[in-house]
Amino acid sequence: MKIVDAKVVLTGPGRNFVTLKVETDEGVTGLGDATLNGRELAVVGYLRDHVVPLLLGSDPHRIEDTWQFLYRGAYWRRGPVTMAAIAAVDTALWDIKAKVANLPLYQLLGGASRDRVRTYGHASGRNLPELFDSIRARLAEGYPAIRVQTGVPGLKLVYGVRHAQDPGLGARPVVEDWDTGAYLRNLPRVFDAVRQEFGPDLPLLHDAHHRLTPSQAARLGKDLEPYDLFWLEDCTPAENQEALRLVRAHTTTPLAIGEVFNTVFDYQTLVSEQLIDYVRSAVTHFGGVSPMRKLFDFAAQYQIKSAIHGPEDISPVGMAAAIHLDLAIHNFGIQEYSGHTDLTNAVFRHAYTFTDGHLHPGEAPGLGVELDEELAAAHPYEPAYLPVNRLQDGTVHDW
Ligand code: CS2
Ligand code: MG
Repeated sequence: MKIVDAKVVLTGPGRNFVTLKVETDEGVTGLGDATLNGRELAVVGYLRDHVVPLLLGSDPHRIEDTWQFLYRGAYWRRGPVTMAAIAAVDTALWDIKAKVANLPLYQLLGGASRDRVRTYGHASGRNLPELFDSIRARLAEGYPAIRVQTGVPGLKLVYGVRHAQDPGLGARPVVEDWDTGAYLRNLPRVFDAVRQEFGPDLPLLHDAHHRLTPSQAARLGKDLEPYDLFWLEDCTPAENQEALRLVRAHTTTPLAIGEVFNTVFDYQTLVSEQLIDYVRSAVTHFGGVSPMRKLFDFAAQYQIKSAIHGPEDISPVGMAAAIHLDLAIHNFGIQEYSGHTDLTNAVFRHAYTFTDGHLHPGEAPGLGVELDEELAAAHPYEPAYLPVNRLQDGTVHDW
């Protein structure tokens, strides 16, 4: 079997997605997600100009060899653009192998370790009444666990959510404002109110989105202990892995990190010193299914569980790959799931299902996703950026 073509499909059905479609001489095709929110065109160019020409004529069954060839062969290692491009190839080749075997991908990963995949959904509000409504809406949709984000008194926008003005902004990011002190004072009050309203049993999560110093994160983790969080996510910009020693030493609130990480090296200290409880990378940004599997096996030695990144900017192709992994690995923790619009689901028709707050990859051979290229072409890419964040004196802060 030989790869005869590979197309990079850029589409914007409400938001932008980059998809690689690998074609073989036997007519079997595979899909991979390479979406890098706000930097999509860089991955398109990397794939089109530097990866696709190298794939032509090669054997799609040699997944590990192709991965090593693209990773080591580039000489310039790691980074989100490179690893998103390699992820798309790796995922597409797994899709092809599983289709040839006539099995859903999870069967090639060892088969199901569970019957269904538990998820969490996002709730947010500018104030408590809005937040409670949002939590109730997620509960009505069946979500068994909820991520709680909230406005901070004195700040204009709730962070980590899409802003209404996004589409009109074109090539400029929304500017958010930030005050760490106000946030740290407000958040324990919010969780206290949420626990009083929704009781002790509902699993609650929170994402600090890389905004705190280690000592601020340690204090927040401690202040939130009475509210029994499922996890506190991205409490510091964790490029400095050693910083987590301080946080860990001061709080038993479980910690989740890794959605912006690209390789296992970003986790070396965090995992081997058991400084976190959940690894959060996305198949799409971590080099694909193959390295994710290795990451989970590494993490399992330290009782650390999976929590694959699953916001809307992971396409249904990336989501499908995540759900197959979730079903197969033993140390599954939880899957983030925001769902996609009907239009996105029409561009990427998928076999995976969401029922009673749980996902299942379905039994279609491969990933179980079909790309409607005509519909994709009818919704072109439009430049869009993630917000940037400034302190009230104008200093740029982590978003
Ligand atoms: C967030 C993401 O899902 C999450 O936990 O941190 O929504 C993140 O902001 C986006 O993926 C950025 O593109
Ligand atoms: Mg996050």
